[in-house]
Amino acid sequence: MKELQVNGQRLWQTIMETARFGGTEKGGVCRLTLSDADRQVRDWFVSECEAAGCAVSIDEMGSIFAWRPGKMDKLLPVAIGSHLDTQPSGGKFDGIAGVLSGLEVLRTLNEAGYTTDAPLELIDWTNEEGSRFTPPMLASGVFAGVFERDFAYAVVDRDGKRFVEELERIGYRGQRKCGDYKLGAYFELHIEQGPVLEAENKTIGVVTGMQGQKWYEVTVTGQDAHAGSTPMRLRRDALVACARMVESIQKIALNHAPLAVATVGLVVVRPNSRNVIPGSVFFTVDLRHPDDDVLLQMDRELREKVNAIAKESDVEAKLVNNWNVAAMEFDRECINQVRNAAEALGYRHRDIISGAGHDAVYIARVAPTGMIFIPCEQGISHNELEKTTSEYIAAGANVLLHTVLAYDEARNEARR
Ligand code: HGY
Ligand code: MN
Ligand code: MN
Repeated sequence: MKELQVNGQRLWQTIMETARFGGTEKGGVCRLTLSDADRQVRDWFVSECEAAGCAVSIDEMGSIFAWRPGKMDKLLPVAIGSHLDTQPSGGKFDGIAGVLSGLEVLRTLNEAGYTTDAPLELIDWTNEEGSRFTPPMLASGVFAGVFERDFAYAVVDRDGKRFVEELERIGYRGQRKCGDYKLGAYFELHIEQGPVLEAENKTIGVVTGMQGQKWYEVTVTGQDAHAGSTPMRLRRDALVACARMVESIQKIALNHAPLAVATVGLVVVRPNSRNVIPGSVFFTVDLRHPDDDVLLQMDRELREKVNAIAKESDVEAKLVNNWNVAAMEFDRECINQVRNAAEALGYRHRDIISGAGHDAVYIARVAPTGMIFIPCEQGISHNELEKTTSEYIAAGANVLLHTVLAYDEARNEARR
């Protein structure tokens, strides 16, 4: 099986084919989780997996599982997965490259008439992005026991729509209990979404772990007032206070350079009228660092700064820390299998820590897990211009294929 290679052209075409579900004028994809576009790509994915001879099931969180029989079906499946939901102005590859490379692996094994010892399971996790329904990695989190199913069901989006109602609306509230069975291993291919691999002219990232993350929601309350007749000294301008907080949040990351990152990505100004002093501002904060102790220090600095600026600006500030995930390392054997596959296939590779969050970070809590990165152009992602090449995708899918085969083989050896 060493010479087995995926069909890179078919894989590339498949990715381009799915980009039409939620495709945008600028060539990106807007496929928010549980939207109509998400339903379309799910329906497409289910039929392609069935055409590839898989038994498809949907769990309570809407995650889709395509099961390919092995020679010994009592063995725990070796899983491949990622996500098909995107950011509002997302690209064609974030998450999608991983799910469709997995489909390509199944198609390649079918054509080769090859059956692994353990069954294989290809998974599309619901709501990895967390853009519409927060927190992110919600379905993989329920699967791993990080979130209760009913907590996830009750999450509402910014229009007040509940997760479970949207799941039912698109017809993907499955019967299968979420997380009631084990995976033998889990591998996820993903674009790096950062500049390192491209800058170092590497084809494969052997992902050793993921950095920690903390998310917050801040509500600043001042007072709506007339833009013309309110003297500056009497104003309680929530937007000016927010702007000073945003600047201080950037400084917190710079204080912990070069690894710390901080982002204010969502700001809602009320009443948002050009001749009214904003009385209320809602904004989000995303802090990340590979060292949890530093992340905790950044948390302390954030709370201090927000409170001090609120006091100086004569406004109230309510800060809620609504999601945390600790920095983590992947399974040693999985990492080694990825590295060996990249080496055996002759791809230039390097170890790398993931700056982005992925479903793999939660699945690693319940199964031996590894990740494979491929470069994306200028490291740009969460952007309609997100780009990679068919060569990189094919290389990543080949590493995925041979990692899965080697892992299956190694476990078989261990049983003899
Ligand atoms: O935010 C992230 O890191 C991921 O794209 N959900
Ligand atoms: Mn992703
Ligand atoms: Mn993403």
